[in-house]
Amino acid sequence: MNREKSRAAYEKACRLLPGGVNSPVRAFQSVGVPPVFVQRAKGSHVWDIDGNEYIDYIGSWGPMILGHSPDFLQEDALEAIGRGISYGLPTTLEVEMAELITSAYPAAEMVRMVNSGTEATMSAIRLARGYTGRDKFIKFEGCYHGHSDCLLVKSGSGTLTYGTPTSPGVPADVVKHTLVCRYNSLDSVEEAFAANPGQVAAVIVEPVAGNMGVVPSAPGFLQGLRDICTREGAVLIFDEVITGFRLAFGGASERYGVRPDLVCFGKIIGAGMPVGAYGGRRELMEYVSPAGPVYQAGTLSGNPLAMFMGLKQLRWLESHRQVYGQLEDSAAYLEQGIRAALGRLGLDFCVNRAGSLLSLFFTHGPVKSYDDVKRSNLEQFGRYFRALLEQGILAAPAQFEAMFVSAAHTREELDTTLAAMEAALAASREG
Ligand code: KE4
Repeated sequence: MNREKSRAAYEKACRLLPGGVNSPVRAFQSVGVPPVFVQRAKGSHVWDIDGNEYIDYIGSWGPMILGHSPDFLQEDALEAIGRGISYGLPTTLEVEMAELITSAYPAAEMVRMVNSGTEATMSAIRLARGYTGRDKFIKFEGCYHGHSDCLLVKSGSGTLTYGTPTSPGVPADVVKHTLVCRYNSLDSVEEAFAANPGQVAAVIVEPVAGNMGVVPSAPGFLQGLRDICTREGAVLIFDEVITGFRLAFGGASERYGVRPDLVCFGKIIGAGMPVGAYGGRRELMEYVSPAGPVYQAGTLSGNPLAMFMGLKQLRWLESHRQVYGQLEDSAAYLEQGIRAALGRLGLDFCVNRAGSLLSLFFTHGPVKSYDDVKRSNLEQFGRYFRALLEQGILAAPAQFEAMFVSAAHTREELDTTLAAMEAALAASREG
């Protein structure tokens, strides 16, 4: 494929933007090829500025559960812009969004809109600390909750890809209250609580880890966290920025039947606009300013245009619940096809899936933790990614990310993808 225009654009971008991008994972640095610059996207397809067409499994890292720019999302959008883009004053759109989220997610009796997943998790941690009067909190190795200081400890996503799970620039004093446990290990959580009696404000967890590649929570893990937090008087926070409205309309909480005390959202609720949210039990949320003393604010929080677009997507999902069965079928079909290809090629690699999230790990299974994920052969992954890209398939440009299947991916496109994946896996074996 000729990607000369993307290459030239990237060269210029690198003189003006750190790493040529506004978010590290977009730089494709770990897969040894310059990134593609997008011209447009529609449905399950993306076109780059050189005119190359791709079947897209990045989907803006989660928001595009229905594919890019479905027609219904475009309706009345100009009219919405014509009513003004931001007021800095309340609108009924924010109340409608809060009503929809709280009706979809019983654990969220109240909700606060913010502008990103990072803001949502950062605020949830602050709220838990303010409410309990405790400073420490537990996160898990390989889980990524955005880039706020106290959470950039042994995190996943780009920090894992670029080898900075604990980022420079974060003072030791800031992260001394961040306790890190092993994902899927209740023993490690019990140990952390025993070593810090009465000091742990919260446990924050991705109910399905999507930022070390996809690592589903083991049976009983989430319920175990629920029981421990209840016993210890700690706040259980589900980071559903990826899984919210994706694993089910009610997210992982609905799928696994476990209710957190606080929940964080992003991605899908904004339909691609910059939106995040956190919510939870009323007695907790009424601690948030101006109802309570825990301060949190945002100029563009609940932005009317973002609410307009996010509400459209959520209302479509609400009235088309059968889409979740379709997503499950498509992703299961892809998973089975990949397993069959691995068998034909004699490759002992691991496929993890949860709903429409899946990852192919370049290591043997099972892959159930950060330590397992780190066995992956990143060189071979890079060869595989590049071979896929040449065949017009855009997978996540890093081993430690997820593939996002959308409702727009047709069975024919899945078959095209599977053929390309098999060829790319074969090509990846040659060093
Ligand atoms: P944002 O601040 O990027 O909106 O959300 C942070 C965040 C919080 N929690 C979870 C579970 C997340 O996955 C994320 C962000 N996800 C990454 C992809 N793994 C965003 C992609 C990027 O960093 O560019």
